[in-house]
Amino acid sequence: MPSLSINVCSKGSRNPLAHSIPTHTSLSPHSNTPQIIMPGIIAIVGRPNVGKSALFNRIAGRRIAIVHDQPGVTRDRVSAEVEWHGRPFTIIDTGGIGLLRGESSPDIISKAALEQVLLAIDTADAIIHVVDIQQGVVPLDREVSLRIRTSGKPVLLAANKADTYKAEVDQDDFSQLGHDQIYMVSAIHGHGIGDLVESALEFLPKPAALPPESTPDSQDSPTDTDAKADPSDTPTALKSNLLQDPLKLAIVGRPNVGKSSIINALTNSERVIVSPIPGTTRDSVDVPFEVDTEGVRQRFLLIDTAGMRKSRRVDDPVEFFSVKRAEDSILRSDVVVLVLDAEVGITEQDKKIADKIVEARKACVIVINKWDLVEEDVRLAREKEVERRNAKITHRDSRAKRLTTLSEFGDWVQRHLFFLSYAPVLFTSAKSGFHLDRLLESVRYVAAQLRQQVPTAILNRVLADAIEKRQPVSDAGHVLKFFYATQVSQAPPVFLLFVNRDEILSETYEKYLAGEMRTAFGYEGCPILIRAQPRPKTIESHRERQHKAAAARPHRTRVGGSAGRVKPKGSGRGAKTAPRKKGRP
Ligand SMILES: Nc1nc2c(ncn2[C@@H]2O[C@H](COP(=O)(O)OP(=O)(O)OP(=O)(O)O)[C@@H](O)[C@H]2O)c(=O)[nH]1
Ligand SMILES: [Mg+2]
Repeated sequence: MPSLSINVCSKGSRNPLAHSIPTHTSLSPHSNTPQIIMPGIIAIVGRPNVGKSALFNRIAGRRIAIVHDQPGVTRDRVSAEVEWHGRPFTIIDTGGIGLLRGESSPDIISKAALEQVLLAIDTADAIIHVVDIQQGVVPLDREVSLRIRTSGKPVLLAANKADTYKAEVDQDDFSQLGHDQIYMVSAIHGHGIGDLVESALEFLPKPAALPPESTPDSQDSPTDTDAKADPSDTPTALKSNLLQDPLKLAIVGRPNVGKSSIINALTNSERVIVSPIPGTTRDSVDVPFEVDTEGVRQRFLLIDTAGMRKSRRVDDPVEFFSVKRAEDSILRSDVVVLVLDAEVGITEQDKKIADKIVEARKACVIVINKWDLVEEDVRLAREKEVERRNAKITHRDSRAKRLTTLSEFGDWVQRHLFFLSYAPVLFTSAKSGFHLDRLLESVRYVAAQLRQQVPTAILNRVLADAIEKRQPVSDAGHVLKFFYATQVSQAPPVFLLFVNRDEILSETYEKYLAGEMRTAFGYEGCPILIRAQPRPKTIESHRERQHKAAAARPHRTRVGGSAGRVKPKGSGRGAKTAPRKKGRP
């Protein structure tokens, strides 16, 4: 953050996570060995622009990879978990191999993209080599073929764009690549895909060789391996966590803030491409990741996304699709990690991205990355501040007070992103690893908060108390009568409030209620959605119900006051304020 002399928000942090952040480095991400369970991997490889991404999307059955008529669009390894007739596997799309042997990469991104292809070949069980039937065999195809062959992996040759071409003629041409069989496919029209995938699946490890708990199928149909597996090998907690869906984290932010670097640091790998050039990441890249915490294994899906620039600056169609993919990643995530650059501070574009998170009603953790770049300045500022206090300088310093602690910085960030102030703020360095363990801890905590179900009785009591404390009045002078509230969903938490008139609940008042609910239930990092609804005729007010219940009960003396505490407060408040203020019965 450049502005170490910005005015400090004097209020204490409302963010318990920010308070709990120690000022020392406590990183151990490298001890979190990623253990990815893969039921077999097929990698799609080839020279640029032969239709690899289109084939990938066709096999995945979704538009995941960006397809554009321009070479070198794909850079990272884009992967998807796919099921083909009940058989799960991973399919990987790769950047095109555009260099002949001996040629050097023109730039660092092309070099890194080539390394990613080689890694994909390395991790695959089978490779689909894609060529373009309309162009025939070109020297680069032979180069790709050679590279793949040295890996010793099984290879299937897919001649793509076979939409209208006479197969027999071109088949001869492609046989020089040394394959007995050529799969004629059209990724765009979906021709020939089934044969190709089924043949590739033959080379994958059989599902029965996997641990029984790793595939849902294996639970239903026990196999020989299941029978032999010793259940004591796997703790119950581990099993149950593996069966749960992974926690999906979309890592979003402006270009170059360090999103990809955070993913690499967390997974202790070079899984995604990092470079100082803004706009390095294009596709949204899913990176499965597992961590053991005190014997419990937790699955995450880290989603790397393209940096989002101001929309009016985006005139390149590839960037347009990249940003669209990033926005879609926000929608499909459980928790969004919004990354900011500590050196740059909070920009208008950061606020716009934050706004998208709020609009999508997503849980969020804010990460101020590249903390290593400002750490020293902050330390010096703190030392000066301590000196100033020790020297008992009492006169008012005309300069703005300097931020010297993480807690103060956290407050400052929350103040500037006030509409996202429910999100905890963390300070990290992907470079040094500072607080990356805290990031996972916070995300886990936020996800747990997101899933909580508030008991209805307690919910009603908290809301009734809040309304009693601050009663809204409409422009026409109507007073709110609260009948009943219920939580209708989790993730995001939505609460339905039955009231006399829904128009009395203004946006400001809903924010007030959400704040009161946060104080009572936490919901750190989560949006709270309140929906007011006029009471349907079929719903009786608590007051009416209580009257009926009291009438039905045998008569007995009630202890004054205490009955008010145990019954839902909504009816108590309605009975107290409405008649007195409005003079109604
Ligand atoms: N000093 C420092 N540099 C960092 C840190 N994190 C990332 N960088 C550098 O910042 C540059 C951008 O990093 P990336 O991880 O590619 O950033 P990104 O947000 O994924 O960028 P795009 O994909 O272009 O949106 C690289 O040069 C990184 O080495 C950090 O914590 N500290
Ligand atoms: Mg990136």
